[in-house]
Amino acid sequence: MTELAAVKAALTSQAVETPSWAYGNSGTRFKVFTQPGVPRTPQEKLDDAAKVHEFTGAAPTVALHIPWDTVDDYAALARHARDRGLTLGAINSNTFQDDDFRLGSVCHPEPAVRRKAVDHLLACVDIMDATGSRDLKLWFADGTNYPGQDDIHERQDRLAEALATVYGRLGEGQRMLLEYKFFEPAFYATDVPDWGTAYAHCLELGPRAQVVVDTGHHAPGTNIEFIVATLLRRSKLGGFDFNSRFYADDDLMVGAADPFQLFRIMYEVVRGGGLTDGVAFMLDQCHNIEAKIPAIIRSVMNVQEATAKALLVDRHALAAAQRSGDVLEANAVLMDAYNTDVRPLLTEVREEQGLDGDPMGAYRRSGWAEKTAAERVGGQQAGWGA
Ligand code: LRH
Ligand code: MN
Ligand code: MN
Repeated sequence: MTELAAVKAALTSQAVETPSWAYGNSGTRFKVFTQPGVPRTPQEKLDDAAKVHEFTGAAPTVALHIPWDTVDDYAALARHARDRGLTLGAINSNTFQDDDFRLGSVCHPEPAVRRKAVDHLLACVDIMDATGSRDLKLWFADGTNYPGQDDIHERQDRLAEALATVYGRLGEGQRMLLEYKFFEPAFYATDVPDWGTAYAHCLELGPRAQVVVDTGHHAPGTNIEFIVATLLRRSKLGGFDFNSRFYADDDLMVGAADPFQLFRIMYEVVRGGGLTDGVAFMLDQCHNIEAKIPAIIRSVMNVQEATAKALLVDRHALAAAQRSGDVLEANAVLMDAYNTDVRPLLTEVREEQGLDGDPMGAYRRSGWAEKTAAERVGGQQAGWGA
């Protein structure tokens, strides 16, 4: 295979998972804005996700959030997805919207509350069995607001115990992905604040427990690509929740705030073998003011552009410059790839797949936005900010 053919093959096989909640109405803590044509049911969210896949050819799986996507029959929901060329992706647990979880869920001081949280996580694994999902994605809002509020050390023990119970319940081929976030909603001490804590728990659990890097979950200035490289080295990178941020956990379109950072992350992914290693490229975004489906299409394209640039890095030239200590040349090799306009290449890749080279335009021309705006009245809220 020529080098260009290998780059094209890698781009063709990359899949980006879109989140069901990105199709619903969302907002900030101040206001949820409703938009015309927004899905009213989990099934309609899948109908929209199918459009993203139809025009990008690169978004074949959809993540669910439980209970936001509660249905009576999950196998039937999986069939609904399959009928539209999709499969169901990660099942995201939710132990952060119940009054009982005021002091935490799996880290709560009371055993009965911890049991309730674990029961929810086990129910999520039951759903995975029904949907055929591979990944259980865990993010905990657990933490404390004030020094002394609870015992930090013991909370880690409670967390470890809960994780071990759920890990033991995983079926063949299922994984547990643990997501960290350095603050919010707890402001003093979050129980899974960083990759190190997540990594330590995953290491203790075993090979099917891996870390999720949500790009919006770091302090400003954090070198996320370093974290990616470190986790990949130890086969502990389970996936990404891609989005971008200017200030906090902004959940804006991936690659919008800092495309260079996304490129640097994707370079480490390529370098570390993450493109072929089962790493899940998920989006975790909200489109509060912009049209949702085109925003998700744009996000998939942004991931593809960063990946294409990362694949174009001349690895031989880079290694030679690095080995000879040529700092400027090494940096120039990386920047050459970053500064390449990869849009014509991606247009070609799409056309070779029988797709329209311009997914945004193709979606606009499809009339789906007008059709859903006319047919759907009373769109569903994404789940939070209610
Ligand atoms: C937490 C988070 C986590 C949740 C999602 C809705 O901030 O990133 O992944 O499941 O947002
Ligand atoms: Mn996330
Ligand atoms: Mn988040």
